[in-house]
Amino acid sequence: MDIVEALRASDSPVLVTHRHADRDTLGSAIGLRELLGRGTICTPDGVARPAQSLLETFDIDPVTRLREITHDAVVVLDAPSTERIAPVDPMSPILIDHHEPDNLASRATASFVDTEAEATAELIVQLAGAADWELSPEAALPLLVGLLDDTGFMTEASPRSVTGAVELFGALDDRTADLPKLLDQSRTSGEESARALGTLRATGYRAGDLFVAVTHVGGYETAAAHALCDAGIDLAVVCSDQADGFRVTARASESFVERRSLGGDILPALADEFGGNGGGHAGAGVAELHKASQAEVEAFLIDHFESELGLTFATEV
Ligand SMILES: [Mn+2]
Repeated sequence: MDIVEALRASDSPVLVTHRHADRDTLGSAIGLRELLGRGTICTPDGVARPAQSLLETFDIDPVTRLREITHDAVVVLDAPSTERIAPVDPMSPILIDHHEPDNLASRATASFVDTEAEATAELIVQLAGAADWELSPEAALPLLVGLLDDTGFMTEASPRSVTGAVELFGALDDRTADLPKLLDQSRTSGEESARALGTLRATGYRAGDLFVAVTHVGGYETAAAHALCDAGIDLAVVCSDQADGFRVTARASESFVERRSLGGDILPALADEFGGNGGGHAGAGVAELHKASQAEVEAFLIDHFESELGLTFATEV
């Protein structure tokens, strides 16, 4: 693979995670650094709480800006667009990702993008195989944490993810003892509030066998979206006001994804309509809009589904 050559050619790579780094992006960066035996980790907007124990376990103090360090290559992990890694803005990155391609794909000098992969960590395991890099326990541990997190602890795993997980478990050796603290799933009070408030405030629609809910919270949007999905909603749309615009966080069920992709279709359509950027995976993604309101987003989505999918939505649910 060209990407293996590009990685081998770099003496001082910087490994860039997406904003608000989760376990997959950070686990992939740490795992790749262990495999390469070199590299500096850059988290442009810090690290989300569930991923912070990875920093402690591996004693990593990431930089947040590229100018803080000398480097000869920029490797972007688990992010398709410059918006997702802002303010980092590399001209010719090496890209490893499993989201729907966006503007980083066209800039990349070498890339390994596979939207069928359940996690970027899964792609790093494949790279290690192609490059014949040994999966040490220190490389396997963060990659397994990323893979388990992005697959909902294997509940959404493909056969290929399962194969990757088996390989990683096999390579863990005595680092197995570190897994429980790295995979802590307890919720903060903020997440608990967002789950409850997001559910209480939701407006529901139904079209045939599809249930759609739109709600708003002040933060922890993902927790609110998961609460709605746990209740059987096919498309959960969570709105939140941001200092510089309006964020739409969405999660969709399998039966919704069979008809439309959030990251490939719905969220880019919102960005086209209201200005901004939208993308992600088929079943999960975010749109950062310049200016919009919940009522406008709701009206646009219902109209979009009715014209694109031929569905008629009713608020009587
Ligand atoms: Mn990911």
